[in-house]
Amino acid sequence: MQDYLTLLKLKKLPTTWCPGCGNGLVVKALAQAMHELKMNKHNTVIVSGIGCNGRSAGYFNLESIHTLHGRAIPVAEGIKTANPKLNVIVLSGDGDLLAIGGNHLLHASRRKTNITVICVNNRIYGMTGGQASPTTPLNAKTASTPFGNEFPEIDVQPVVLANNNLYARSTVYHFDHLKQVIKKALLDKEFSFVEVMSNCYQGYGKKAGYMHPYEIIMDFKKNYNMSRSHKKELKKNEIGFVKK
Ligand SMILES: Cc1ncc(C[n+]2csc(CCOP(=O)(O)OP(=O)(O)O)c2C)c(N)n1
Ligand code: SF4
Ligand SMILES: [Mg+2]
Repeated sequence: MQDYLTLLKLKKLPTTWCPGCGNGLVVKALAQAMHELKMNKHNTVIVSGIGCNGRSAGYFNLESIHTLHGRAIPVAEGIKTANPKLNVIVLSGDGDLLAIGGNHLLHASRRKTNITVICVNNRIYGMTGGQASPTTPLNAKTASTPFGNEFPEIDVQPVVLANNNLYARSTVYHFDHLKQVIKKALLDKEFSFVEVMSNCYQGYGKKAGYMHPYEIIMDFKKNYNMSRSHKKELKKNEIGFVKK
């Protein structure tokens, strides 16, 4: 039952993350998914960019690279090209993958490189003090938008689906579901993308009006519904996976 722990560097715990941060749940879900698929240090590499979530790669007991900000995807593509037998996983944040790294996402999706990208979407630049990211909701108050965010949040689903790749969405509240969609993505033979709605109370929740990290997680429970996989796309508040 606890065998997945061999995939983690337990000596590095506790993590550097704030109490109540969603990042640990994603690490646990990924480690369990990998363990169930027999992925380990002999056949799998994890690449991350910069950000709080970018620290995740270092907690895995396998080869990992903490790349420059925004450059996790091209590094992962390089590894996959050099050694196609490896399972290559990118694990990083919304700012890293969708802002500075957004162009790489577009082209990896177009090239259909066989890597899995797990984007931990806490709707904010957590590490640098809570500035608005491309996924910050419209009107949300953040350190860089004290009067409310004037731009709508990005929808990454169409970018992934436009190239007939697998897109999945889950939340840190729906832990078993999260693990299942990660497994689905890891088994996919083309480019796959998992968006995990996660919580950052320190950087996002406090200013956005939440009183406690738990409240953000309960919002995921309340607002996200399970979808059926035969749909052509997920609605805004649905969790599940789609591959056209
Ligand atoms: C080239 C460059 N620009 C800016 C930064 C500052 N920086 C570090 S992390 C980060 C944002 C991270 O946000 P996200 O990927 O959402 O991760 P989170 O901290 O929310 O997990 C930024 C802008 C940097 N390290 N390098
Ligand atoms: S600032 Fe946010 S994302 Fe970073 S460790 Fe703290 S809760 Fe997690
Ligand atoms: Mg973030």
